[in-house]
Amino acid sequence: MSERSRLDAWLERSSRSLAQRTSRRGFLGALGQILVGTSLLPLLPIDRSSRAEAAEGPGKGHTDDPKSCEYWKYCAIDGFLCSCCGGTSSSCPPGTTPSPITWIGTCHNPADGRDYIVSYNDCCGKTSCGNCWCNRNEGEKPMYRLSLNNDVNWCMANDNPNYHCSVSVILGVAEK
Ligand code: ABN
Repeated sequence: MSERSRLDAWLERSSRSLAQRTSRRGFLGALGQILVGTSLLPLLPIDRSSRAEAAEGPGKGHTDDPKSCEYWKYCAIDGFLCSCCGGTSSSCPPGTTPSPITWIGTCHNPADGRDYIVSYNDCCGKTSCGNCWCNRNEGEKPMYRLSLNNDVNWCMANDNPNYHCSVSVILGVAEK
């Protein structure tokens, strides 16, 4: 027997045996289940959070580190971070005094999904700290809106106008 007729014979035997073991209705039912199952696969819930994070760039707004320029409260800061200068993100280092006049920003907190009004005060009375310079300008306006511009030494009204570093103080939740 040639190679070809042996293959034909084997295929015939297999098909007959399969036909004896299954009914047409059963076969169609199984085929239907497979088709429906595969068409529903794209509807299954998929965790896409890692993709969203990747789209936003590494760590953007997603750091809990107040010494990092990416920290959410610093969205409109321009200066040396007081948290790197012996103070905290919201309090001036010892020996310096917060400026009574400030500039204001609105920052989105990814931890709770809310927007906050943030006051950026300069800490005055010592020479520049020199650590952790951070310049972010979300929502910054030109100089004609002075309180919304961050390129100003706000220590100018202090007794000692030397600029040391900047803090960010939450004033409240921004109304939508
Ligand atoms: N508001 C921070 C700052 C101080 C001096 C110069 C530019 C910006």
